Amino acid sequence: MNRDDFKILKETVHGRQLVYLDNAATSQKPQQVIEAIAEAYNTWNSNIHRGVHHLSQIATGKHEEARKKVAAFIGAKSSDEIIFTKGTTDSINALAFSFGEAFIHEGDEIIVSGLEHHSNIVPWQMLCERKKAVLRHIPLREDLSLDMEAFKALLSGKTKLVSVAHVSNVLGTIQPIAEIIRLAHEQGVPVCIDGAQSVPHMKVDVQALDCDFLAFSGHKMYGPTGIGVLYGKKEWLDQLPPHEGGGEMINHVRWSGTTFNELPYKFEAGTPNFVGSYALHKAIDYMEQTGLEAIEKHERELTNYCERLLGEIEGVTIYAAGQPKAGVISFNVGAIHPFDVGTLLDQQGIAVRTGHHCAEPLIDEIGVPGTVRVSFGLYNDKDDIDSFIAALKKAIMILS
Ligand code: C6P
Repeated sequence: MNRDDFKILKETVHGRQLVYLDNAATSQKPQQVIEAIAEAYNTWNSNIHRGVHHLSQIATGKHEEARKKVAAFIGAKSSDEIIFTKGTTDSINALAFSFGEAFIHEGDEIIVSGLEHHSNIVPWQMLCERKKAVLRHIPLREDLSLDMEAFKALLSGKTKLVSVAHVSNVLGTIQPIAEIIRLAHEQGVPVCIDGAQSVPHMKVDVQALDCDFLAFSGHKMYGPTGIGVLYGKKEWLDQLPPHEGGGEMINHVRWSGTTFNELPYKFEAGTPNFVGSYALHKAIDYMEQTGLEAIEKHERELTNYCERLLGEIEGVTIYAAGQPKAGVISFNVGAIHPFDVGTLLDQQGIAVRTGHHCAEPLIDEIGVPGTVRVSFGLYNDKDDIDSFIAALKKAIMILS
């Protein structure tokens, strides 16, 4: 893992060496990605799918190559199944609107889980309100794992879609999505996976999983902000109407009406973020050069190491302790408010996230005002964790 590719890691914060442990919020970008963005604007910037001129052809080619790269990266059957969006939130909102228009009627049910990020709750709530449908959620067991027996009981003839996070952004726990997909498919129900916290950390293969939709964000996987992906099986996407109008999503526009373009363009209204897709392509190259298995192994070792050291500190409660995690750990120290811990860590150069992590129903379920969350990326190492643990001990001493 080459830390030198990430110049920001050499920065100091409050006069202290930065230790960046907030990767679940957004990852840092390697030089290769930053340079790709500069290269795009310096040498071939031009709107895509519109011009016959040289630069436009280059830009169009780069965007479509990126689509092929993403398709191969997640094991999609075809690049037509890859829709570029602004990020996970945008992907889920697009799906909720479009799927809702086509398939959701009064009394229908959609199932999410009790540990979702707001981005995988609110779009479905909005849809349910619009269509007088019902949003159900898989309850959690005491150890904060999904109650799969309850999930089986929730699935019924009324269920039209299941949408669950692969990895919890609060707990780091990996959900049994293969089992969820199998059970839902037995009832003929499609499944959307929120891959925001899994795709950056492990190999996710949509055909092996047989998920129907997958949403993820470029900025959490070493790519830029403003680019994300909605994968959908072609047989589903073909049946869905566009969620936005204008730009390349049309076939013909007449005063009498508009016909829509084919996949994937039907879902990409307006000028696409072609510089973002190019930079995402470079980010995937970077992850593949490092190796997905190597990233997963490295982050697992860091997580285990950190959880062990945290567990040795008196008064620390780790949530979902001992369960396999993908690079994320949430904890609290006695009754000390997580903001206070986060602030004292920040003063020592350690960047962590505190609060509800945009997953209020889960935080309510745990029954705390929030948590302190550390999350790892491929460039973190044991020294980062040692610095964090030393800073945490100091913070606890001050706050106790
Ligand atoms: N979670 C975190 O600090 P966007 O913002 O669209 O790129 O991703 C939304 C999102 C959806 N699902 C999950 C599981 C997520 O973790 C996130 C983003 C960040 O936990 C920012 S709130």
